[in-house]
Amino acid sequence: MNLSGKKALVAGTGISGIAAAKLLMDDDVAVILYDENEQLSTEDVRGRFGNLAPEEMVFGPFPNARAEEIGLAVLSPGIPTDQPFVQGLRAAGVPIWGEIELAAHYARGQMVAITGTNGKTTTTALVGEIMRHYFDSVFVVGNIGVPYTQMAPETTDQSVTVAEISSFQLETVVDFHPHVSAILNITPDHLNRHYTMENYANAKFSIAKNQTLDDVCVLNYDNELTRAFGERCPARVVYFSRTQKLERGIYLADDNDTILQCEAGREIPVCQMSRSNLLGAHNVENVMAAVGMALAMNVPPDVIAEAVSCFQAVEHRIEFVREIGGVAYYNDSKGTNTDAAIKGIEAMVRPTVLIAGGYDKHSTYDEWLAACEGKVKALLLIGQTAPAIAKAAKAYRFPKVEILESLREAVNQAALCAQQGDAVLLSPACASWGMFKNYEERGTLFKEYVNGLRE
Ligand code: UMA
Repeated sequence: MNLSGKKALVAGTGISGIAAAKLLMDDDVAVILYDENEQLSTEDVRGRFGNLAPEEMVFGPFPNARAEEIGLAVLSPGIPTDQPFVQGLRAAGVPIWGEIELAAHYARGQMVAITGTNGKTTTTALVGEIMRHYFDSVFVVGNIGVPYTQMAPETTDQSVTVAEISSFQLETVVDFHPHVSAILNITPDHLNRHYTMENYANAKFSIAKNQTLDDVCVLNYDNELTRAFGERCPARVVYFSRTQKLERGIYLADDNDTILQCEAGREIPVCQMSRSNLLGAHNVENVMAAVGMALAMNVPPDVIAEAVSCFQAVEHRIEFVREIGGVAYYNDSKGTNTDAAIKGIEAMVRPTVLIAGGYDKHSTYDEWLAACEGKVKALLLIGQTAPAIAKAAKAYRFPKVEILESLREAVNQAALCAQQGDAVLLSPACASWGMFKNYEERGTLFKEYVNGLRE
């Protein structure tokens, strides 16, 4: 489809919507930027664009009558595809794309796409690391936090793009066609959005729907749903298994350490978990999946082994710690400045109790507090900057702002404030000095206190 000269509706003004709107406007597509949140200020949203702003912005309910003038709708991942305005557009024959479909329309080179309920981010980052060891032009995008639409214009025929793709993003793919795909596992998640496991699994399976036998799909043999999907997957399937030897595929050797590829009855050792910084059984699966994808991209085993041993797990960066009584705890101690902390709060999809504050770097807090407003139900402050942040927070609507003496007290208070379905996030927006040696110590103590909370 040639989009130039058309009018597109871009729905959502988060990082996905802004990047999609910019990509379209750069191609001379007139953009109506839409968000259902009527509290948004046109001025603030316009400020996120340079000189080239969208033709129009609509906040609040979308008037269905306007569907006639729209040639394409691009939905942000967080927007359910059964929203009434989406149904109205569909009924009027408007093609509905997501950011992945839109970016793929403009991107060049090869695509490695990864989905699954758990392990997506680590596996995507690891595959990115392996690709960087072998290819010159590598992009890591998607649900990991960098919209694919933002990087697509920079790709060339020589590029390899590694994308973490959520079930939300897969709901709106049409022609998206990865050269290599992977489904790491499928277990119940996001059922409020997809309603049934069948719908959720089908969204995940659609990562491979346009693949052919010239492409590869890496699947988890130990997960019932992904193993069964292998029987009807249109791509050439490469299974991995942590629990058993396969006739063809990736598995663990008898030493419980070496990851092997078995092809035509021949076992080829690829890498060893003992040489990797990744811990835990789930990470063995993540590495096996990454090995399967890298081999499918013709990366030699010794290059894969080297990259796997260099790769650092992403600790203290929006790191999931534990769920207690339906409350998810996240450690983002590496959010040592307001920019990093904005990314931390943007990643939260639940009402959040935020623990912040620390050493005074004379930052201004407004942009960060504005990003927290609406999502943060309680702001618990510690450290030198606590009074200054509490003062600045008065200009925003936070239901609760409280200053605590220590991180331990803040964790205990957070546990009292949070209800089932909430998140508790340590994302301080400040350095750790004064109270801790460094952000690692702060994050480690946070995890210790959280792990000490009673069920
Ligand atoms: N909005 C509406 N109507 C709705 C829902 C939302 O108008 O029904 C508006 C909101 O008012 C807001 C905007 O949409 O202004 C937010 O859009 P969004 O929720 O899609 O968030 P983005 O900031 O654009 O980030 C999205 C992904 N968010 C979600 O899937 C919820 C990010 O994944 C992703 O990194 C980013 O695009 C770039 O691709 C985050 C995530 O939580 C990390 N993903 C889920 C997960 O990992 O579990 C799937």
